[in-house]
Formats: sequence, C-alpha cells, structure tokens
Amino acid sequence: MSAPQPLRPNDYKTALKPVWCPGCGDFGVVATVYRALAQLRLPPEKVAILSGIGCSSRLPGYVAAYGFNGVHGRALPVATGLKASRPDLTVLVAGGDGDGVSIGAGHFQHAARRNVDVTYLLMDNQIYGLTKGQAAPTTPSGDKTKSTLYGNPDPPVDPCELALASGATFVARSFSSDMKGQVEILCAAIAHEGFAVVDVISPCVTFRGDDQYDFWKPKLRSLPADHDPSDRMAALRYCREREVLTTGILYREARPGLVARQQVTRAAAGYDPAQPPSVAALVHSFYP
Ligand SMILES: Cc1ncc(C[n+]2csc(CCOP(=O)(O)OP(=O)(O)O)c2C)c(N)n1
Ligand code: SF4
Repeated sequence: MSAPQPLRPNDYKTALKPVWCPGCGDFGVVATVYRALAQLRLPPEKVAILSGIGCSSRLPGYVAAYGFNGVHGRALPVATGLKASRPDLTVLVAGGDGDGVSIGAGHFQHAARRNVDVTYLLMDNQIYGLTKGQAAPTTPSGDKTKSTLYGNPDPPVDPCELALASGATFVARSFSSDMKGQVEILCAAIAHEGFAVVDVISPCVTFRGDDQYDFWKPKLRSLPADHDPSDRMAALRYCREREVLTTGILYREARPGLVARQQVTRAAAGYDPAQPPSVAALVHSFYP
C-alpha cells in the first residue's frame, strides 16, 4: 500500500464554485482556510465547518470537510453540541458579523464564557450582505446603508472587544487579502484549546462600495513586536480603532476548554465512557 499523499490546499476545495460577487473578501477567507487546513495536515474527515445564514455562511459548502449550513445566528449552539459529542473533530464556525454579533450575539458571549473548543471565523464586512445592504451592528456611525438612509445613528460593536469582555481565550484580527497573516492566525486559532475568535475584515464590495480595499489597505498595521498577548487591557487598546486597523493575535490565554472540563466533571461523577448510562438511568438519578 502506498503512503498517504501530503494534503495540499486544493485538496480542500469542493466542486461547488463560490457564488460571491467578484472582489468579495470572502474569496480570500476561504483560500486561507484551505491553506491552514493543509498546513496543519488535517484530514477532511476530521474537520467540521458550521455556519448560519449569510453570504459568508456559504463557506462550508466550498470546503471539503463535514459541513452544516444552519439557521441564521445559531451556528455556535450547533457547534457546541458537535464538539461536546465528537471532541476528536476540529470544529470551525464561519459567518458574518450580523450572524455572529447581532442575532447570534447571545451565543457568542456564552461560547466565550464557556471556552467552547471551536475556532470562530467572523467574516466581518460591516453590513448585511445577503439581504442586500442593511446596517449591521458593526456598521460605523454615520454610514448610509439601505436601512440607514440618512446615516447610521448608532455606535458600532467591535467583535474583538465583545470577545475580550466575554472571556474569550484567543482573540485575533486579520484582513481577508492578507494571506500570510491570516493563515498564521488561523493555524494558531485552530491549535488553541478553547474558544478562538478571528475577526477577519472581509470587504463587501457590493454594499460597502468597491473602494473598500483602497479604504482599508493604508490603515493596516501589524501588532508591535513588544505586544504582550497575555495582557487583556493591552488587547483592548487595539479595539475600536478608527484611523488604523491592527492585525494579529491580540489576546491569548491558556485555560481548559469545555471538553477538558466536561471530562473532569464526568470522571469525578464516575462516568465510564465505555459504558455510558442510559438516558432513562440519568433521568431517574435526578427524579428518583
Ligand atoms: C431568523 C432570521 N432572521 C433574519 C434572516 C434574514 N437574514 C439572512 S442573512 C441576514 C444577515 C446577513 O448578514 P451577515 O450575517 O453579516 O452575513 P453577510 O451576508 O454579510 O456575509 C439576515 C438578516 C434570516 N434568514 N433568519
Ligand atoms: S453581497 Fe457583499 S458579502 Fe455578499 S457576496 Fe457580494 S460582496 Fe460578498
């Protein structure tokens, strides 16, 4: 029998051709997913990618791995259940800023608090793309959109700030066309134990304007070499930036993830994975 061939980025492509608009940042994001999976040598049958609804949430269809395209805003609860029952799988969640920090905001906070062992790829275009250009919670104040014709009257949410405030143990920011930086961050996020949030700015050229790359590129900065990623307050200083966009791993903390904590509590209760109790026995133990 011949030895298995090393995996290459193209091995993770499916036959489906992305239907994103030409120039959409999401093309860059999926390309970095192919590269990161290949770099980590993760066999497709050991990876699951889940999403909600949105242009960005189409991503699982383009990656040769297990995939699930669920309900708007609800990818994280599904991912939590999957990881809890199949801890051997590498679980990624992909989706838009609307999906993640608007309708799905409650799940985002609790996944962070519980340090659920998934990588969350938040494809942040600062707009609702799929529904054709309404303001998202990430849309900057004052911007005109289909739902804010006179300018957005609200202050935006910064997903990294929300993740840090909610207790996430890995928080990073990247830009979709920065292949090298994004692959490095994604590999580190996937290797991290616990909830790893990657807020990737992924321009919507159709509803945020085709000048998005010209707008963002001069603002991109790498984290300074002396940044201490264990310093939460230092990480917070890179949130809500206006004149620049600092990319890199803002925050990283070693704390047991949900899977490890679950194993500890189960072992303490005498749970034997080889002989799991029946549901009836479990219910009876609560309501004798
Ligand atoms: C429960 C529910 N509410 C609203 C919608 C309509 N809807 C679909 S996608 C979407 C927002 C898309 O924006 P985002 O999540 O940021 O993803 P993008 O399309 O920008 O990638 C909305 C409001 C829906 N499908 N289901
Ligand atoms: S509408 Fe925007 S987010 Fe959706 S595919 Fe087009 S450019 Fe991308």
